[in-house]
Amino acid sequence: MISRIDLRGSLPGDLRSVLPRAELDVEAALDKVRPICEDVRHRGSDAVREHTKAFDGVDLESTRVPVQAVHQALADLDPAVRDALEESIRRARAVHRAQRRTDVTTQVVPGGTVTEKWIPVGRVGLYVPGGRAVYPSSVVMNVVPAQEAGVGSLAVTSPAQRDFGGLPHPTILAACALLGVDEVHAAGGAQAIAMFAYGTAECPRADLVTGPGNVYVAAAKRLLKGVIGIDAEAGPTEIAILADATASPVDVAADLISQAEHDTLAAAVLVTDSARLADEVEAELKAQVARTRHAERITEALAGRQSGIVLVDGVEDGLRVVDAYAAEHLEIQTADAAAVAARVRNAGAIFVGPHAPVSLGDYLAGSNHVLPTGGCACHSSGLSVQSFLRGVHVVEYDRDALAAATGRVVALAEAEDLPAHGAALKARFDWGIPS
Ligand code: HSO
Ligand code: ZN
Repeated sequence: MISRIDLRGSLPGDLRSVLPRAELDVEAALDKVRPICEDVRHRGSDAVREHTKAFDGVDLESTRVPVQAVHQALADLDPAVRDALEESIRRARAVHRAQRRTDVTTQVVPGGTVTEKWIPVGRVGLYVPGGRAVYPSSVVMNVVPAQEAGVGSLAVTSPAQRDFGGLPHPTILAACALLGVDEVHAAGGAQAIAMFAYGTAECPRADLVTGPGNVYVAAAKRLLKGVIGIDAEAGPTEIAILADATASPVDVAADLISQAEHDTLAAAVLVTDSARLADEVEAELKAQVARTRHAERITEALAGRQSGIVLVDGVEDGLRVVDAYAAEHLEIQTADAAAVAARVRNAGAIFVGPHAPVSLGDYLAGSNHVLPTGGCACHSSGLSVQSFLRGVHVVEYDRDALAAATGRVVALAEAEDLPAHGAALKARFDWGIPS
């Protein structure tokens, strides 16, 4: 059911090439989304609504969801789900509030300072998937950091659902209401990203769009990046577990299955130095998958080339493997897990020891679950307050400090054959502008 990759003996130099990973063909989707984005650019709301009719089978009068419907969804929400969402928001807020940045002023020379000023993005569009993936938890993970960053204008969009009178899924609306977001649009796919990028009569343009989506959403983000800021092109979810003989095969299998549940392309990777654990996890996978609701989807994800059990000679080699893989989520289930986790360099989020499963992070740990996928964890971070801020340098020099800098600026400007750069300083001191 799940393939094995035996790296015992010696690790190959190019580890990435032997590790399992799905390839998401965003390029192929570009040709499909290009005309949709162009249409929205030129025809605005009419185009968004027509594409919504074509793709979602819903004929909308407006993409804008009436505020009253957003509030009604909260009134109708199951109290247990409401309680869980409220606690999720509370914990996420605590963590993200601590990420706020304070402006820092550095005195570079007497009379010369540079202040790094953190300014929130003015307007953000948050994409929340619909269809099979209805994730109110993702509303929390996108909205909370944006709010804590101080973003002034927030709009959420999520695909129109035929089964819910053309509105986005009610739990999505309820989550928006709990978070105090009342601008919600019923639009999905590439047309929703274009709506934020270009703006329409019903939805003013946004400066930044965040949130995961399918391959068409990723393609639209790639296409419109620059017109609008983007967070990342989220790919299928991934879990890697670094485990030794001390790990519980029941827990390891359950955690692998938990993320495989998302998607047939989801990746579940176990890295272990224990052949016995590998055998036991494999047996557990078979037993547990048979008992779970989405067995078919999970079986396909586990059997896919993106998933596997990687055998290594010890935790040391295991660390090299998980660093090369750079998982979206990494669990450490080894002896002295905290010490092992402290040595990890590449992962979107690290879950330490037996009591921190990825599912806790998905919903309630307080950490963010919008994380870099596809190996991007080696250069990128998950969503945070920082994602919604811009650091702007504010430069203040007095006359003496500028005078003292002039000789060096002129020297560098001459070295770059840009004399007018130097002249801009010299002019201030009556040193004249060369003819
Ligand atoms: N594991 C997903 C997030 C999620 N899980 C939402 C459940 N709902 C990507 O981090
Ligand atoms: Zn999940």
